[in-house]
Amino acid sequence: DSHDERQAEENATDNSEPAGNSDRTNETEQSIADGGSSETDGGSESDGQPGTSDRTEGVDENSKQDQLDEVRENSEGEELTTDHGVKVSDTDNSLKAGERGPTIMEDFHFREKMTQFDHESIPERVVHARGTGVHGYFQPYEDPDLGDEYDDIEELTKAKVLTDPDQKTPVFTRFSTVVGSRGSADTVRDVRGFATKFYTEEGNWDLVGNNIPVFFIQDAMEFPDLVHSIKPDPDDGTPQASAAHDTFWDFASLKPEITHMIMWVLSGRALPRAYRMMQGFGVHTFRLVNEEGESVFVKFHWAPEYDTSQLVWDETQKIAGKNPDFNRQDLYDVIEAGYEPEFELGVQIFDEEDAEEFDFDVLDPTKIVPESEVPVRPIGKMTLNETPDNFFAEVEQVAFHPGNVVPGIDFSNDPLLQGRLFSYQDTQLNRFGSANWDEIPINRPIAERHNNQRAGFMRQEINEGKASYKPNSIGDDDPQEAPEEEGGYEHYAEKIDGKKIRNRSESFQNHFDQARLFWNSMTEPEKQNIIDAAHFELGKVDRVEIRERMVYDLFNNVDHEFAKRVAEGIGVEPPEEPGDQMPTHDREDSRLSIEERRDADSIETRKIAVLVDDDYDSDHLETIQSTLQDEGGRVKIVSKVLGDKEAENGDTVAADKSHVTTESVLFDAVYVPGGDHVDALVEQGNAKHFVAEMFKHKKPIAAAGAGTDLLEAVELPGVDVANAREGIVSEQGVVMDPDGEDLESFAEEFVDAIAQHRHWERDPKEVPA
Ligand code: HDE
Repeated sequence: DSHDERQAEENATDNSEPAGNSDRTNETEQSIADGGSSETDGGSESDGQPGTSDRTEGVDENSKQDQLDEVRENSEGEELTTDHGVKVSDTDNSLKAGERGPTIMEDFHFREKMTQFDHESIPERVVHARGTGVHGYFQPYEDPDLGDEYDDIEELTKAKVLTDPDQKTPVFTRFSTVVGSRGSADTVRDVRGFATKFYTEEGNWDLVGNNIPVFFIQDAMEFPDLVHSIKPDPDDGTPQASAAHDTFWDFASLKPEITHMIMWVLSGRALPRAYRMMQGFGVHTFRLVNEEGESVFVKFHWAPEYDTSQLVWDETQKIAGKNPDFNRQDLYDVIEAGYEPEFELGVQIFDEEDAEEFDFDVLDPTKIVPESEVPVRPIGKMTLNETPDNFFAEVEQVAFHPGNVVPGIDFSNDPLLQGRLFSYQDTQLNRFGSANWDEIPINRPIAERHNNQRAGFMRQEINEGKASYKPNSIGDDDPQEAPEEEGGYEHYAEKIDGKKIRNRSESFQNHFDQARLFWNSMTEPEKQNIIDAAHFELGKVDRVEIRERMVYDLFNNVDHEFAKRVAEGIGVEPPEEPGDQMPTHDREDSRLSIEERRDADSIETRKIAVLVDDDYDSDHLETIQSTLQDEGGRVKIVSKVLGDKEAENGDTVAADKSHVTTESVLFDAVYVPGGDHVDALVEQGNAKHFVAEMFKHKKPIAAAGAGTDLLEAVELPGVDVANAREGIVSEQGVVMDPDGEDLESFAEEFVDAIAQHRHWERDPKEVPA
């Protein structure tokens, strides 16, 4: 099994401790040996249709994988055949008329091989083209705390996927950037998609969210305009995967409702350190519905087990060149190393009466429900633990649709959500060219399917019987409709009485209140990041009137100081007075700030580079390395060239990476052990650059013994190495132990500095990296 091989390989090369891996792979082998039937697969023996399993009873976290096993193909030890099963004797030479003659039409193998190749590509997603996906499972918590108003989750919803703590529902989650094409870079400034397909026993539920809780626009009708403005210009096809061009900011400057979203997009939220280090949001208000048909409103939240963490702008641009797959690779790497990233699912619950009280409309997707008003209640956890076998079959072909809901989950009238309910179904027809996209293995539900929708391009199922219509008497009128008590989906019977009207509700007009709330809630370094981002994005806008509108019409209605600071960097006259619509409130909500949310209690999965050359101090290396690994850090030895490095005492260590194959931007922290090797390091431009750039990007740095000489050589601004000649000194996330005597305490200080992730107090402007 390829998973096992990868696991073994990773264990051999990655010197960190795997955090316990699922044993699903063994069970998979078992079920292949059993011809695909396992204890959980209920009725598939009886109906005998491969792939249409009847696992409505006893779904567990393996059910989807068991189903996928039925279509997995493994060529190990097999002979090459054509698509039609005929063995092939030569796949390198086409059939020719004579040794040096022309190719013959009769060559069925050539024609088949080439046709298949010519048709290999399918249209990429019009948005969210680039992404990656992994398998996992979701499990509700036992007795979640829902506050005073509700005792248990069944009062809110009848959806078993959310209520039954014994039920592990398999999931597939795809993370994505929005704007860039399939081949663009991961670390661009953009929203990230966070889409999860829950293969529940009651059918598929797709929670198709983003890592930002609001959206650019209020009505689906505006979506094509938004996307046209942000995608590459229609005349020259540039820029790729970037908002920083006239058309996007032109659109934005004319749409005040975009302001709140723009604040988020200019912040660190749009530069996630990893897909597993970001929050996820359902964005829209949805409904939960209980057995009695009563409904409450809900907002869905995903909270990562690893702190929400960001990269810094200079770093993201460099990573885009050094490793454009940075986020995609990270997710596979950690899962294959045995870590299982988790996300807690939380709900904000409010009813119609609460909604009346808010000073915004809960149907307006440019608004959050502040956590200070309605707390997020954790109700379960998703664990991601299995990488796909095949990127195309799983990640590329997975197709989400917000309209995929199960009984107990329902929609609100948010006009953005309502439009999405059409768009996703439609877009899959474009991508797959057939209404049968739901039969593709990754999209196929675990729940049984029976209906009279059939035929069409690439139909897989063989539907038996004569009657494919209802009502019928020939086939006993099967399949029967299921009344609500038997699990039939009933839409929530919301009372609607209104005139047909094409307009924007008055209640959707408050565009600046929450944009200001967001601004107020940022720490000073986060505010500076937003301003720097605005200087970059608007600095790329040629037309001055667009820059002016952004400052005067939008930013100056959020915060006057903010507008002035942006104006100063982009050649726009700073406004003299606050905008007429600027709210005056000074409300804050610390849950909006990445830095304020930080727990900073773990370094699990962080990547730490150790700079080493011949004659290093092996005690310095090993003590720190083992502490970092015990804490879950991933340590890599970086040297001038690959090969074994020899310590002063004769020990050796192999370099994992050389300066040719890696860069500081690909790590979270750096450590320089002492020893005579430092004489060589101070002569290496790459080693000095590594440390300086780490400093510039506000990442933790540590040095023991003579290792501190390298820091001194780099002249880190505000770090007084010369005076740190005794004991352990830790300032601005730079940890030094020049004596190298109390390595244990030194390691602990370093771990604390890494757990902080970034050291915002530094001023990187003087660093020439
Ligand atoms: Fe999407 N969006 N979207 N979107 N969206 C698509 O569907 C669309 C919106 C989101 O990993 C498309 O299968 C409209 C909000 C994610 O495969 C398409 C509107 C949110 C993904 C589409 C929105 C999202 C998509 C393109 C405004 C967060 C990637 C390919 C009414 C709540 C799913 C596809 C994946 C993908 C339409 C707005 C999230 C064209 C019309 C708001 C995560 O159907």
